[in-house]
Amino acid sequence: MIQVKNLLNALEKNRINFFTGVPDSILESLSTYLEKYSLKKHIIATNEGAAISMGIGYYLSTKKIPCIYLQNSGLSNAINPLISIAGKDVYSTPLFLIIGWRGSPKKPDEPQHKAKGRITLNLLKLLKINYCILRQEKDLQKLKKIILRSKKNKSIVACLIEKDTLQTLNKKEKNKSRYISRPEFIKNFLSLIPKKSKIISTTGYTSRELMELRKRFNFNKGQDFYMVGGMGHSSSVAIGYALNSKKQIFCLDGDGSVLMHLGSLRTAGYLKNKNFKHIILNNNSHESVGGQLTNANGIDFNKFRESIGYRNYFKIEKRDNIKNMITRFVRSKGPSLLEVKIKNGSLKNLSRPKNLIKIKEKFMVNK
Ligand SMILES: Cc1ncc(C[n+]2csc(CCOP(=O)(O)OP(=O)(O)O)c2C)c(N)n1
Repeated sequence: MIQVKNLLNALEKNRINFFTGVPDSILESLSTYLEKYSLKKHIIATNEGAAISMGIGYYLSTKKIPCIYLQNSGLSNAINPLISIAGKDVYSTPLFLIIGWRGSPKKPDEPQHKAKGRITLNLLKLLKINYCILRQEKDLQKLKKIILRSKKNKSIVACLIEKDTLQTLNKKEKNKSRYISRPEFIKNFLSLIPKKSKIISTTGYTSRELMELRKRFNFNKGQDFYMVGGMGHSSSVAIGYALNSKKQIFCLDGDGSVLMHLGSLRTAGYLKNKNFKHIILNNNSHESVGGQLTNANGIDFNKFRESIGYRNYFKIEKRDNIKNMITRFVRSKGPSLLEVKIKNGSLKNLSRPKNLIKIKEKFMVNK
């Protein structure tokens, strides 16, 4: 086990003081520590490419190496600026990456992490990114060599961290929010939608709770497609589907997820599909990976949807108007946006979608 404090001290010794990244469950205690307990400069980015790019900007203005943290699935978002801006053949920019290694061959993991986990080291080799693996405190000594190399060669280097390596933080706080919970919304939603609807749900707790609640309470209206990976792309999948379907298409999104690829919403806005209905479950945080802030609370989603061409906007902030708002939203002419303010806290003993091919095939019947 490695304590976050010791990891940060080791980086400090190597003059790394600036942090940006996208939260990940393996690195939960790192981003939470930086957000809550550390005075270091720390910015949560909306996607991994943006994090790399902020790091590049930081280097250009300070000549110092930034630390960028990300889950290995987000390496794919990061690769464009890594290769096309920071790479050796372009601007040769020193960057230090901390990568949460989901699906590492040594640790059993979910289907969506297996392939990426298997190829992560090869990807880094292909990208000519020097790396080390941190498994215990004494591995922190490897950082000096690798960071020196980054400085000297003006190159990108990385360290990888597997599941259950970083010590967790004791951070249970009482949730005093007045908003409804995600499961409360989902239950109402599943009882009020038309029988033949299609639901495309985002990465993390949303998909897991949708599946679990169906099972526990026998909800049988609508069919689900769980976006277990591809965070930020559930609305695009829903848009693509809505084009060729007469059914009502509901995208069940998160605020972190919607911000990751916000530009996609404009596509829904100009396509103007009447059957496209978008729900943002807004808890202002990345709850599924530790509750780090997304800053979505600073967005006026009504003004935003209007400017990008969604026809309607509904908002749920209180328990009293859930049913009424859902009914009006379902009946409205899309594209429509329903913003649901929710509090953090999810169901216990959540299972995970397993037989993904079956789920896909079932979803594809009766389009
Ligand atoms: C490309 C990518 N980066 C990071 C992650 C890790 N991740 C999984 S769920 C999640 C948080 C999603 O936040 P939000 O959409 O607000 O939903 P919530 O967890 O609050 O329900 C993150 C960051 C990921 N799966 N994929």
